[in-house]
Amino acid sequence: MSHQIWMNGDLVNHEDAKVSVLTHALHYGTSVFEGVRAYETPDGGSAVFRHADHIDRLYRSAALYHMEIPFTKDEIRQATFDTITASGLKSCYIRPLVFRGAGPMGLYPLDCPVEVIIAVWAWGAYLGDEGKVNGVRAKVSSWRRISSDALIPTAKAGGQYLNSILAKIEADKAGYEEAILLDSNGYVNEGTGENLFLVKDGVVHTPGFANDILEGINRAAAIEILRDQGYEVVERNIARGELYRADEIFMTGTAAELTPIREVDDLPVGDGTRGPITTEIQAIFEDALHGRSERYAHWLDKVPAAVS
Ligand code: PPE
Repeated sequence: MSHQIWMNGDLVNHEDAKVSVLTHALHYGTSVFEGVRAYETPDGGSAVFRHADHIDRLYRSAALYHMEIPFTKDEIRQATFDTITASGLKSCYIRPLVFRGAGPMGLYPLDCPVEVIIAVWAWGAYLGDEGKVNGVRAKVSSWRRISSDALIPTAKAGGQYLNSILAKIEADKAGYEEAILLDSNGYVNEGTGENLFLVKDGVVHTPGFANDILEGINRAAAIEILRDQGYEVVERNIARGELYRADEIFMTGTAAELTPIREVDDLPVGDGTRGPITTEIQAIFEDALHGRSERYAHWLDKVPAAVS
């Protein structure tokens, strides 16, 4: 994690990317962020997956919390390229973070400066490479997902993640790899950092926006791939009990990529192994991520070759 950080317009060494302990975001969670990935491509270069979608969501999240990002989207895109190039990494996780810096204390944040950093690091599959093949064990959380009557589930905001963190700790302490949160009405919502899909009798079901999901970019990619492969994808309310009679369940997210769930609440999903539709879609998705797919080549934003 010692790569250079882009901070408010400049690349600086990791140890020089400093903030005040009175940073507003540190006290109140007033930040928004993205999780993005770049992958090495077969030509030896590197490309950012669905870059524009991530940048758009970052600006949307910021606007929802009344933060004006003091850079254009194009500047953020270029800054991301510069940070990747400086790191020397071909495949990396990219974390743009927009936060309220040090300024007047108290809950009124609008007089605090809006600061931006972009960090990159090498990050393997979040739920493990083995998990991507054999699936992971999940537990329905006792914590409900934040709802839109208290916060803004479609925003990717720092403070909102205390909800995911409680669910993650609970699942981990109970011996599971991931939590599945229900929404405030008791319908299936998503993982702590992934959207959820369920396959039953050849049809794919996933919670919709009325279930207070985060509008996942990999969720959109998976839906497009599924439909391109001829599968019906239904966005609807899903009861907890449906998790126990599903043929297959998988999750999508930038960090987790596409990961099967092999057990929910100690009950096997289907036969307890990665199912056929999950396997098929995961392979196409992996090809798309790694620049091996003609069909989805437009999802990749190539990192310009370094000028030496
Ligand atoms: N739901 C939540 C709550 C979420 O945080 C993510 C991404 C998703 C769904 C999937 O969204 P997308 O990446 O656009 O397909 N979670 C990010 C943070 C994970 C972390 O551990 O940090 C991510 O995957 O980068």
